[in-house]
Amino acid sequence: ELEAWYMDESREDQKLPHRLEPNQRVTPRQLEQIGVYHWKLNADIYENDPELQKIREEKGYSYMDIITIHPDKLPDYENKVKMFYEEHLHLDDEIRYILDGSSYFDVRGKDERWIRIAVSKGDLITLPAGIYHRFTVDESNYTTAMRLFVGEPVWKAYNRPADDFDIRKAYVNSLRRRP
Ligand code: KMT
Ligand code: NI
Repeated sequence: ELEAWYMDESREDQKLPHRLEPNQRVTPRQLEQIGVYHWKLNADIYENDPELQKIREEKGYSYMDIITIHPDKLPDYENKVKMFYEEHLHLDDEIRYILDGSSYFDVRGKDERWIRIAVSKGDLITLPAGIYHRFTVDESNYTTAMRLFVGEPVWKAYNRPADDFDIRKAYVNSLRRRP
């Protein structure tokens, strides 16, 4: 089960957990209500995993590549880590399968508060098109992730404010239909 919590307001290091005191958990069901879905898979067999194949076929995740986020592996590491942490949205779902290491995805809850989602090896997570979110490594400074996409990938990120996009409006409307 994915662990998620409401973040504190501190401006401290983005790589820290930023839990409230006391911790305020967000359940998988609450995440589904804002369109965030999760599967747990066996990342040791990702190259030949029938469960992963089934999800990819059912969802049409035809494209995949693998990114390693680590100071020695990712060119321009510190800048990229900063860039991933800018609040943004995409016109398509963001689908990531963590093959190794750990990190955080932050998403805006219904009330606009930041929710921090801890992901680690074996977590496949999908963020819906139009949701405001950001990503950060944690204190381990290490994540390897498979990036999945329906068709030819479009990585373009639109930083907030991006409220005029049809996909944003559709996302906001979908929240009203999911009380
Ligand atoms: C994004 O859109 O913020 C990212 O792709 C983050 C890095 S992938 C683990
Ligand atoms: Ni993104």
